[in-house]
Amino acid sequence: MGVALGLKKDELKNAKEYVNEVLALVKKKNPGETEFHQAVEEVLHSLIPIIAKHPVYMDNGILERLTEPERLITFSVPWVDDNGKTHVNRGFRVQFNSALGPYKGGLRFHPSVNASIVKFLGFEQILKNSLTGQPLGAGKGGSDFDPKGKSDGEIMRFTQSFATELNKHIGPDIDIPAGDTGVGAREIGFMFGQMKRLRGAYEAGILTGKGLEYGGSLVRKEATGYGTVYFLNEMLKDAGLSLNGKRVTVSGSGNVSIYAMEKAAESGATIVACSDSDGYIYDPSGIEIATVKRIKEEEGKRISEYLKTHPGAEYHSGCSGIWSLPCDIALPCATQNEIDENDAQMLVKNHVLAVAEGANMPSTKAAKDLFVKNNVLFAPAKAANAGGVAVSSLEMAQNSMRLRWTFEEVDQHLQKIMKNIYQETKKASEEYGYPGDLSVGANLAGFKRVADALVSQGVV
Ligand code: NDP
Ligand code: 2IT
Repeated sequence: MGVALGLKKDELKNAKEYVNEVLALVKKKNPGETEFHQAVEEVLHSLIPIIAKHPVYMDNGILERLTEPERLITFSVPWVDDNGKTHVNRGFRVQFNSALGPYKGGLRFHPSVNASIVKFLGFEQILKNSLTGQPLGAGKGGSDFDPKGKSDGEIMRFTQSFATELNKHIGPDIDIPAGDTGVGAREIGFMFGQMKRLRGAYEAGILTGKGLEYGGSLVRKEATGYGTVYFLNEMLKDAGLSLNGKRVTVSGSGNVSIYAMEKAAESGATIVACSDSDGYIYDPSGIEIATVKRIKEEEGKRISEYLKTHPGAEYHSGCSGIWSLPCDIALPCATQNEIDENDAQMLVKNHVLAVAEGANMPSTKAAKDLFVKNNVLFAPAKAANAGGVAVSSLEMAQNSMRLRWTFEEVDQHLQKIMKNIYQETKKASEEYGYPGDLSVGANLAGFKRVADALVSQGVV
């Protein structure tokens, strides 16, 4: 470490000490928040060479400022079910960092949502949004509400109650939420309707991921999955490879997974498996994406339904078995820590060529290290899945200008942004002495822009 930069031993030692001090502080101030600790630890360790090279970051307390959310809002979300029974869920919004623009990031509705999950997601979002090159700060939010098995009426009442409180804290130049797990166009629509009533104004720029009829952008729905594959294509091309003829395994069957499958198939790959939280389907001759779309997007049913129209496919219960299937490329697009060291070992044993993360932090640190050690091409989440938030930024731009771009125009912007993220990430990994490690490259490239903005803006 540091050889490429000509750093002196004591410069590196000071930087390491600083990183360890801040890590200890984060753990002390946020006890038991394991996902948040995991995300911070992974990022901070990789920043040692840049901290050593630029003492101004240490002098300005940049790591302390980057790891402490500017604001964490917690609120109760009372709602009434179809039987007249009252429930109370917990709502969150973390407004993590505003160095580069208004807070921006998604909302997640899932029973596992807690302060640790929203903080890890919000922290990752800082560097991801920076990598897009767009004027975006970072935030994240959601609730421990479980949308599974709820009627449309229950979803609407819960979402309106959530929006009533969240509305106090957002605005087109303050904080612009969007979707994430469990929050799609339907929930964004309910939130927009409620907030419009409360605000007494039609402010299109308060949310992104809106319906196309009322201010949404073409390509936003497809953006994260498409963007992940655009990034993957760049990475493969650089290694003299392509998706053509490759077997691809994709976890999940939600928004990110579906459009990653669609674009990978368009690039000539065969999608051999996908999953939901109950189990996975496997068909080495290729999964039919139109059927997955119908089951998940239109009918909201389980992935096991796939076998009704494709009896030749296999269904297996449990999710993690998906990584034991032979494949050339793995796209984890479901949730955090879904690939552990054992799963990574199975993928390596099956000679996986590349892993591109569509979900946020889907690989544990040990899994990631194993991929890098075994020369598996690895596209880290904060770079590879940045297409979603990048197109959210393009939605905001269109809302401000009160005009709409065509599908092709937005898609061109997205492709350019993903190519640029790949180049910046690769360049930073080489400049700081980690060639081939895009994870470190993404952290360094994302960090530099935010850190420089924080230095320029000073502290009161
Ligand atoms: P969706 O709710 O549309 O889909 C999530 C999918 O993952 C579903 O198939 C779901 O199965 C499955 N899943 C969720 N939790 C688990 C679990 N614990 N174990 C196994 N499978 C699970 O969410 P998205 O596609 O929007 O998000 C997926 C990931 O991508 C998340 O990590 C999110 O943070 C990230 N992401 C999303 C972006 C976006 O724009 N939407 C942008 C960038 C990243 P089931 O149906 O059974 O719940
Ligand atoms: O994790 C993410 O980048 C998202 N859920 C998308 C955020 C956004 O504001 O579009």
